[in-house]
Amino acid sequence: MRMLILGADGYLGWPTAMDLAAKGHEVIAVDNYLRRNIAKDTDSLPLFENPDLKERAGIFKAVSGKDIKVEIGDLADADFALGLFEKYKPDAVVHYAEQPSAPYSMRGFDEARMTLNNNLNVTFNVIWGALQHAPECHIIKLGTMGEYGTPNIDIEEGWLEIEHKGRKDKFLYPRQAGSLYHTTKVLDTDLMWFYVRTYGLRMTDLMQGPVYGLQTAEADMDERLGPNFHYDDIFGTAVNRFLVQAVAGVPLTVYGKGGQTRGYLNLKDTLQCIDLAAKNPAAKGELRILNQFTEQFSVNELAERVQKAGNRMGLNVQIKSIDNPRKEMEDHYYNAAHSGLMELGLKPHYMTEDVLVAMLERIVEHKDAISKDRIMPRVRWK
Ligand code: USQ
Repeated sequence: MRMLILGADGYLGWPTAMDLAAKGHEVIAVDNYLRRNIAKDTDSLPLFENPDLKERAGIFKAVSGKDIKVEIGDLADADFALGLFEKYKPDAVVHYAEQPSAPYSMRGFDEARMTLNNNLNVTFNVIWGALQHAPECHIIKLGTMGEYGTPNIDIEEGWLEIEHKGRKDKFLYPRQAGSLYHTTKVLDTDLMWFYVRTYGLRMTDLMQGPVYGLQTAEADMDERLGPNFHYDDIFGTAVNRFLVQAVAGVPLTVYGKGGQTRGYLNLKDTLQCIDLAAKNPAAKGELRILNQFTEQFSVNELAERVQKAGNRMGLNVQIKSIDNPRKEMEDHYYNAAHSGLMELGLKPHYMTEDVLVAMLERIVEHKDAISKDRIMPRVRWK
């Protein structure tokens, strides 16, 4: 297939581009370095240096013999985005091209407006690119489990059948996100559903939980091909942050009571999920929604897992609850369906102690580069 990977410089985008190229697809990697620029502006640089997309594509070609074409440009710009669809007429598009940080989206007016404009405009342009130049193409879009929030009922996969005053209908599952970033994903889903049901496009919306991991078959070929790894309060997820804190000798920063529960998955499984979605495309006029995670933990459980792995390495890891900078439920019911991808053939890689130890070992090699100033939360919701 000819595939556009949008947001290909990101934590998920680059490993996805390599994985699909290794599988023999024609891959065009697209990015405008938005995350790199925000990371520079907010002192949120990653722990390891990552070469830019063109350099990475060159290194990948040297070690694998496979090509990845690179296009640098802003997908929120309609001329650039629609031009790409016209030029390549893709069979499939993997759309990761969004401002992905919840804390950044809550930092202030400028950051909120940029997140809203960027994320919605990119999705809108991708939809119109497909409508005008590749109406058969399968759009695989990264949503987030955070679209659902933490309701006091079971979370279904995208849709909910409702019986009201004796009549029944099926609707998008009610969504109530906990940050403006997560809300842009809710709005994306609504846009996609409108265009799918009106114009018969084919789309898959993957509701993904937080992803962790540094290893993939291709990343393991050369350290410079590894995914980016942030540990600050803006781009670092709880998993990355806890692992770096364990190595830096800082008590793990559990926000509030630590009962916040999320569905997690290994980076290797994100790659499998994208491959499975691409091999089994949504039908014309279908918005298929799949919940993408393999196991769920509370923040406290996560901290305890990192503590155990760290202690195995002799790190003496402490855990300390700090005032929660976010507005979220810290103690709640959480039971989310996630059978769709398993039925398509997903074989999970779980968060074992060995997986955490392998990540800790890599971080230990870069211990001197850890900046402790990036650890405490700088953005508050209230
Ligand atoms: N948390 C802590 N301590 C920390 C950092 C975070 O307790 O030092 C807590 C947060 O308050 C939250 C939970 O851990 O309750 C998860 O936070 P996170 O920063 O790991 O993840 P989140 O902000 O939800 O965002 C990440 C990705 C985002 C993706 C989302 C999936 O950055 O792009 O959409 O995970 S999900 O969480 O399912 O919405």
